[in-house]
This record gives sequence, C-alpha cells and structure tokens, in this order.
Amino acid sequence: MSRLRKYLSAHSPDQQHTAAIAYLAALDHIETVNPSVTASIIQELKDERSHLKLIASENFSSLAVQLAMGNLLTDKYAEGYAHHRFYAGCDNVDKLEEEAQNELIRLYRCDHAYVQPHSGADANLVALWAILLYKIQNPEMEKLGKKTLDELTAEEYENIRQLMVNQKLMGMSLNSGGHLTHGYRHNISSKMLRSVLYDVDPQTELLDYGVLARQVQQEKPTILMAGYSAHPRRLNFAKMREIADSVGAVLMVDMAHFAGLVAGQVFTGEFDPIPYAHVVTSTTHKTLRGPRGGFVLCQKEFSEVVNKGCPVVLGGPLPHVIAAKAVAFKEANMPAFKSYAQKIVENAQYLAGCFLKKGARLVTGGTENHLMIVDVSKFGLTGRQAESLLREAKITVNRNAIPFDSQGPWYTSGIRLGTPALTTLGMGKEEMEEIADIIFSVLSHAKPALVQKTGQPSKANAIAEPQVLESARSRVAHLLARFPLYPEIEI
Ligand code: DSN
Repeated sequence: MSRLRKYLSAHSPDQQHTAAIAYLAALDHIETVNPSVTASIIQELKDERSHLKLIASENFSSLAVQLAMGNLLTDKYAEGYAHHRFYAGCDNVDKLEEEAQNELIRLYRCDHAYVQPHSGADANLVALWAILLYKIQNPEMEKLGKKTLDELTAEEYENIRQLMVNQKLMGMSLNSGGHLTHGYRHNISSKMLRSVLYDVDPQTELLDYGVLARQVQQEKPTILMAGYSAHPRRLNFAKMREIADSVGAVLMVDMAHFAGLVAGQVFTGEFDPIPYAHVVTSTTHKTLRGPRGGFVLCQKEFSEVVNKGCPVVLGGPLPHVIAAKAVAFKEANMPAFKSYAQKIVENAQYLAGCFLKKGARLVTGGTENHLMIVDVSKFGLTGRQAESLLREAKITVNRNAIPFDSQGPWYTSGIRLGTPALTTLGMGKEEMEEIADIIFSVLSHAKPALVQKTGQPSKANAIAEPQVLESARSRVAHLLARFPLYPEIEI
C-alpha cells in the first residue's frame, strides 16, 4: 500500500494533516519515477530525527516553506527583475517576487530588497559587483559621457575593468571567524578584488575597533565588509560605519548567520546592521529558517545596481525558491518569530554557561549570538576528531578553526555549536544542560587513535570508551523522543 493510502486509512478526516498528505503523496509519486530519490529523502528524515543538530548554520524549515518549492514554478525563466524581464509570461513570477521583496522590506525596515540570489555566496557576489558599478563603472562612464557599455571603445572598457578589479575589499579573516567570500585567498572574492583581511585581537579574540580603524586608515578600502560565520559575538555596526566613512568606503554587512536575530529584533540599535550598512547580504536558511538561498538589502541609491544581479552575476532566478522565501519571510514577520529568535540566544548563552562551568574553553569566553566555538585542544583532540566522535554519539556539529589555529582549517582545534535548529524543535535550558553534559562526557573520555602504519597519534580519528558512546547515544535518543521533527509526517 502507498504511504499516503496507509496514512489516510489510519486517520479519520479530522485527524489528517494537509502537509502530511502532500508530503506522503509527493514521496509516493517520486518513487514511481526514481525510487532511489524517495529512499534518500526518507533516510535523511530518519537521520535528522535520530541526531542532535548543532550545526550553527542549519535549521528546520517549516513544511509550508518546503512544499512551496515543489511545483511548476521551477519551469519558468524570469531573467531580469519584476516588471523588467527578458522573457514573456512572467506576470505571476513578478507578483511572487514582489511579495517576497515586500515581506523582506517589512521585516527589516529597509529601502530595497533583492531576493534572487541562489545562495549567500551569490548574494555577496551580486553586492560586491553592484558596489563596483555604483562606485567605479557608473562615474567613469559619466566622465566619458557614455550611457551604455556598448558605447565604450575596447580601450575605454578595459580601463574601467582594470579600475574595478583594482579596488580593495577589507573583510574579517577566515582565521578570525570571517567567511570565505570576504576575501579569502582560495575564493574568487580575493581574485576579482584586492583583498586585505583584518583579524580579531589574539588575546581577547574580540574585534578591536581602534585597531581596525587604524588599519582602514592605512589601507583605504573601497569596501569594508562586516560579518562572520564563526564569531560568537555581536558586531557594533555604528562603529563599523564610522570607520568606513572615515575613508569614504562602502559598508557591506553579511548577516547570513544572524539574519534571524536581526529579524526577531534581538540585535537592535548599534547591533542592527540595517540603519548603518549601505548594503546587507544574507542567506535565508540559517537563523532566518527559510529555504536554502540568499538576498541583498540596500539603501535606495544602490537599488538600481543591485537589481542588475542578473545579468551581472546570476542567470535565471529560481521562482520556486522565491515562492518559498516569500512563505518564510511572512513567517518571520509573525510575532512568534520574535520569541523564537530570543530563545535561540538564550539557549546558546545557557549552553555556553554549562560548558564554562565544566571548565571548557570557549572562544572569546562565551557567546552573544546563536553560536559558540569550543576549543577542543583542551581535551587533547583536534576539531576533526571531536566532530567524528560526536557524530558516533549521534550529535552533529562541525569542526571549526579557533583564531590563529595551529591545526589549520582542515583538522582545526575547535567545534562550532549552534542552537537555531534545536530551538526550532522546542528545546530549552533543561535540554541545553543535558546536551552540554553529553558532549563533555564524550570529549573528556576520548583520546586520539593511533595510525596503524606509524603507531603515531592520528589527527583525524579518536576513540572513546564504548560505554561512554553508548550512554551518549541513549541519552540523545531519550531527548529527541520528546522533541519529534515534523511529527505530522508518519514514516
Ligand atoms: N557554510 C556556512 C556556515 O556553515 O557557516 C557559511 O557559508
């Protein structure tokens, strides 16, 4: 019997959940074409249900968000932007895109929103090039008295291009918790611009705004980028804007990690980037709890260049994902999202407090947002060892470098823990205490495995006493049984 029929026969009509019916029908139907895809979706659901998700950049989106993505909107090409398309028949996509933009403008009280980027990395590329168009290309063309790129001679075009790629971008180093797209040498951001990185203070592991101000004076970047993916503190955007203004730089904020905390008004005043940044980028799937994707917000004067995301960087937008974004942004505009965002930080701070009480070292000594970095070198482990051991204990975390990490970005000395997903499940302080205790017990009973060939300690693998792992797994199962994921989907 199909999953849907089984469900319908087990529940009277008033007990049937429309999202469950839709989900099960989709799985049954996909199975008729490619059973392996249905099997993978079901296996992922089972895995997510049986592991504690502490990956700081992940969440559990609502079933409405997920279902909004699975439909015919995927078939439509809509290059351009609302009411300015390179394809016919885009009226419905126009409406959807405007709906997503309007929800986002309401959420962040910003001048303009662009919802097409497929990811945070795409959003950053769109924003960087929009800033270059605004600061360099447009004024240069004006000087030449030319209105379109096609009017430029090959030499004029090349001169402007050279000028654009010679601009400086200053972002926080990966080492300090910044993101690859903020000027990391292995990323295109450092190849298409001249990248200069800033670090946190080696002692406090915090950003020293005085030091940053002096570095900015020296480097005079065109773009000062603020934001991070592995820094456990708020940033003061009023100070960042003052520093950017001191050299006439554009302040660009990548709020991918804390977009939900800004939306939920946990980060307010000088910690809210919207009033201070010229351009803000984000992903949609982290604390904001939407579908996988990105967006750009900007002050009015940048709206025209940001709308050029396609063709400058992007190809066709993904209308089915834009639909899901519109659903998620509406959810984030509801009052319940504020308490969710508040709870994410409360849980993170409580979890951090539990680790500190046990004597663990956390980067910067704690957290003010949704994440923390535990320095696992204190347990005699690398981040990679801790990550794989915890996965054996049914806890999913990711390894992460600590500032100035001697183990480099592959093995690392830290693990990054975040509370957005567990908070979505409804967990609170009691569960945070239990989780800290489980993680601490696994890490403190582990030791590096020996490499068979050399007999030397491995940097990748560690072993823990089997009864410790067994007890951890059973405690995780006990916890998760009280907080089921998507309980309406009975599989
Ligand atoms: N991969 C994301 C994170 O985990 O922070 C950032 O791109």
